[in-house]
Amino acid sequence: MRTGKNSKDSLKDILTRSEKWIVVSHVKPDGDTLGSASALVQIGISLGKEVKWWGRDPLPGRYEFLPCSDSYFAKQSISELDLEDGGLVVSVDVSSLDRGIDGMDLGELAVIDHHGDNSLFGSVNWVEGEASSVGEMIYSLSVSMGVALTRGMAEALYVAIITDTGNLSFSNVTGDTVRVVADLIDCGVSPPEISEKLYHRDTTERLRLWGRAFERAKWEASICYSYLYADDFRDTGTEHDDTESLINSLMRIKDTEIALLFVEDGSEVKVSLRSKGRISVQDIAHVWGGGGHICASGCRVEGKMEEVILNVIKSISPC
Ligand SMILES: [Mn+2]
Repeated sequence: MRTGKNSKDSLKDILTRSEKWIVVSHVKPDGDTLGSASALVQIGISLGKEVKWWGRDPLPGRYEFLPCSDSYFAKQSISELDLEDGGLVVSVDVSSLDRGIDGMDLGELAVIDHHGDNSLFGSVNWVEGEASSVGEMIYSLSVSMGVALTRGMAEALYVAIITDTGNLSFSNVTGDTVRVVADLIDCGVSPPEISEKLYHRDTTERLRLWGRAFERAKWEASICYSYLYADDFRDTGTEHDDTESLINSLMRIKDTEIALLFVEDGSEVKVSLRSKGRISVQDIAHVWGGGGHICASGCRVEGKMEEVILNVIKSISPC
């Protein structure tokens, strides 16, 4: 692993120097990694760069409205051949090498991220653990690179910021976050239009899946959790991706400090964790080999649903 220093200026320099960018979004892509990448791709094009946009998993349908999403390519690994004419790989919102694409560190790798537990695995790194979203960081990058924001760039950044801040409601929101959003709206973003595209296009199948999770929700000592089996996805005709943001709804019960969603995935259980901030779910995720933020983290645990639930809940120290 190469541990480079953490610097916005070096990141800006390497982006300016490189004529070919390969922008990489993280596995199971969310609004921040996709919105930030979409904006960065547009910024690259406006600077005359040759830009590609890759990620390991397919781009979820509800993000297809993002500018340049038609250039997104799902790719398992990067080979020497992909880099032979000198592309710079730029990972956005990717907290560790295994959440990107295999081989993305073969050549020069620029890391832009806001996960506090990022190990600075790039040759050049810009990691701000306090930033609300990578979207907010890309906004400030565009300002320092002298790029005039187009409506398309602003829309992509808006999506990144509002999806990673629970519509500007999480503890990662600062006055600066809101000022950035204000500027994006001034650049032509229409909040109701984006909200319609992001949140008002659920399927009845998805609601039925969420219904199963709500029905099973358990609440004890400020911890709320629920779980979904592989059969639940089969029965309702849904995909794993249909659970995105379901975890946030488990925080709705009064006096909840932590919410957990357990999703069966082969021989493992995928665990999503959320916290109001008093307890670090990042610490809990670390115990199980995962990571993320203090208020939002995830991990994967080998084993049967019942034992995983029992063991993970047991590993949470009481508040
Ligand atoms: Mn993010």
